[in-house]
Amino acid sequence: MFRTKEEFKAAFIERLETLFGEHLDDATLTDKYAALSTLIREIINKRWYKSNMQYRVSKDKQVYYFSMEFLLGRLLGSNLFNLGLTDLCREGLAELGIDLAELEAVEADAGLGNGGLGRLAACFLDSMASLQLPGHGNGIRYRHGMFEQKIVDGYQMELPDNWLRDGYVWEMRKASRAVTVKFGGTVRMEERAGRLVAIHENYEPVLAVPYDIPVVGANRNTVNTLRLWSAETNHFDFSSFSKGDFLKAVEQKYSMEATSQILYPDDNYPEGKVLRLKQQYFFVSAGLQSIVRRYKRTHGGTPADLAKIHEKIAIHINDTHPALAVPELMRILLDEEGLGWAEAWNATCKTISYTNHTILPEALEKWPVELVGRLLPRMYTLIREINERFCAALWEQYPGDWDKIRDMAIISEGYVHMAHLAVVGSHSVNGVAEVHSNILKQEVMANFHKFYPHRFNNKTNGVTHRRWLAKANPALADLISETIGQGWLDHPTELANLHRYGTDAAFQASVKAVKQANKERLAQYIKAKMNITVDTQSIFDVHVKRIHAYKRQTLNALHILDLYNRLKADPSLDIEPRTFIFAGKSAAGYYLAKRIIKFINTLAQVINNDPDIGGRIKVVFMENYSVSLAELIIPAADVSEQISTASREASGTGNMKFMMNGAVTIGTLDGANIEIHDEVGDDNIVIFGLTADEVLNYYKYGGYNVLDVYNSNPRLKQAVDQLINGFFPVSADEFDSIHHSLMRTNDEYFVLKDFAGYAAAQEKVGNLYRDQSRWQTMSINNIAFSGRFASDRTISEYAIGIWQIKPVVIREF
Ligand code: 26W
Repeated sequence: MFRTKEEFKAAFIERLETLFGEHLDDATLTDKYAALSTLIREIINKRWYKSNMQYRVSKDKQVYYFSMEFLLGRLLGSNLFNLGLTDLCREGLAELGIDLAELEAVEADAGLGNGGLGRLAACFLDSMASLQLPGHGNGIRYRHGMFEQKIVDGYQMELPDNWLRDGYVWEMRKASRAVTVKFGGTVRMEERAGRLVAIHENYEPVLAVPYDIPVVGANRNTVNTLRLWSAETNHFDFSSFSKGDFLKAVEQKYSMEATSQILYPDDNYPEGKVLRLKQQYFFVSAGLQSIVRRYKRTHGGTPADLAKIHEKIAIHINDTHPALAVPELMRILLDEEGLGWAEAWNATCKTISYTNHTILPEALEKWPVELVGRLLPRMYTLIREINERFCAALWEQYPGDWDKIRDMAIISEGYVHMAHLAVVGSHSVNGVAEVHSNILKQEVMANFHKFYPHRFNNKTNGVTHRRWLAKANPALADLISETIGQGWLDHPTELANLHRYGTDAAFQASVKAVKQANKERLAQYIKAKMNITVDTQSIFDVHVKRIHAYKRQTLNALHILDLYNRLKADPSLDIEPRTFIFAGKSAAGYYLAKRIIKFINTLAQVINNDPDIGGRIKVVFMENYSVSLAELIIPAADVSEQISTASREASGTGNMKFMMNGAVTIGTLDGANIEIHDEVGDDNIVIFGLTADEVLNYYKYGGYNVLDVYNSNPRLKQAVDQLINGFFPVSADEFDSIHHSLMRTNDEYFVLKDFAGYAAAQEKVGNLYRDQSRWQTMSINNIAFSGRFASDRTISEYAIGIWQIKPVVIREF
């Protein structure tokens, strides 16, 4: 361990010598990254060991966050920050002629997630450790994370991600803790000693090997664990091999190991593939087996001990992807630990809690009964039993009401409904923003809410202000600390003290200067990567997130097209110059989303190269959106686009990151935008469009006709027509699918309906920006009121309200 800059420099140089036999002058960037990160990992390892010891001795209740995705991004910078070592290392390295930022950039993003759900899990891990809560992650170590997106001729191409190519310094393989997960085969019930026991035979065993990643808490000694499972096998078919059938021998090995090879790149749209179901059971079963094993070591292994497992263990399932935790915990308690059904069921429900992250009907997971029965025969018999008992309870409550029972059953119409399984088998169900939780209670899960009124609650999302403000925007963080002190780092609601500087001219100038520098940095990146020159005096208007119809990138693009048309028709139109920045990935098989990407890129090509426009507006689609790219883009944004169809975006978390960095939101009253609006007030946000109630009423009762809007708004009509009338230099049918989704399916996401409101809101944004003092006040107020959206607040609410866990102080050493 080093305590001073000099000690650090000496340790760093020595590390280069011992790792690579190299002198500083000859070391590559990669070598220097390895030297620094291994030094830091040693510091972490000591604390990690202490934390684990303390958890074992103190026997405090632990929470395990089960998630199919953890979108971590890079860890060197955040680990340094949380250890309080950033300045010391930066300065020490600088004295050796090394730029810390360059070393950080060597690390591959751990892109083990699609978007909001995966990044939320990563923010939660950071908050749990920073609040000294004993909370750990459980997930999958995908060999290939989220694909790398290339834009070729305006189209998205997917390249495999290879984040493990150079090894991964933050993980520790724990071969001795491997467990076996069983797939396929048959199950028969046999009576043994007066008990019916399930015997699982002829299954395919897959070895689950854990790789542990330390999760470092800020400014404290807590280091928690993210355990990611990798499918491996010791099995090698030597009989085929020795008969000369090499391929068969290798094929079998690969098919077993395939389970953890790839992250499914689907967001809000499930692919009903057997491999995905296999992944779900794989990490759930492995995680539960290791948790129960540990529980027995610490708290005793008799059936009576296990019947109280919920007193020491909480398991949270991130959406329904880990919902097999319900039958799997039942299996372990019944088949392996010998509990009776009633005790096992009581313990299971009290252990498990569930968060719903989406109400898009097509995103609700259901698996064909036949598939579950074949791949997971024991799970299937248990799910059937759970379903039968649940339906019997429904019958008690609603005798004869078959419609209701069918509607609520876990198994119906040939499918296992995972959300129903999750609700029935847990003690808490939460949504991720007020409006979303209310829609769950009143609409999507109304019957369940009536049956289990106390189970439902809300936990509005948050993001870690350490990564998204302190680390991503160090200049702003320094300015804040100089102005209101450093308390906000531990207590983000103290950011509210900035409110009184909202109209302070000197502070406004400083905030503006920071934003300007961030814009210059982003502009340089855009120039270097895409060879596009953007005007750093223009408004940076940013729309970055997954590409999805409900997120309405199309609305933004149609408005840009309309603005372009107006500038062409009237070159003297007095508008504030703007740079429209987009980024985001489409699911590989989502045809419409891929065309939306092409549409935006085509717009960029037309507008950016039109001399009549003279650079007053520009469009940039940045490729390969990722956590690291977000850290570059968000601090540079003036305007944050949060324009989903009301009721469809469960919460959004990008909205919070932008706000923290002083961007002003243009948005609908959807998800957490509503709560952002509540915090900052009408004057500091620009709201437009239908409300969630209005949208839901249209869905229920009809009454919207897209043609009425189309025919009554000539500007809008022109833009929509341009999609298919040969205006763009692309093949005639290129944007048919977009046009079709608007005009032929009655505009399911109300793009045309909200267009006029959006255009007016955009005009308002432009006018507000002209009054720079006013704009800076808005920007400062957004930062000031962002404290509520720190994930520390969210996690405290989960800890108290759902998990019932308390902080554990790890002793100083
Ligand atoms: C099975 C296919 C699939 C894959 C991912 C279905 C659903 C998902 C996720 C639940 C989608 C998702 O990421 N939802 C987002 O969760 C965020 C964190 O709570 C919210 O902020 C976003 O509004 C929500 O879209």
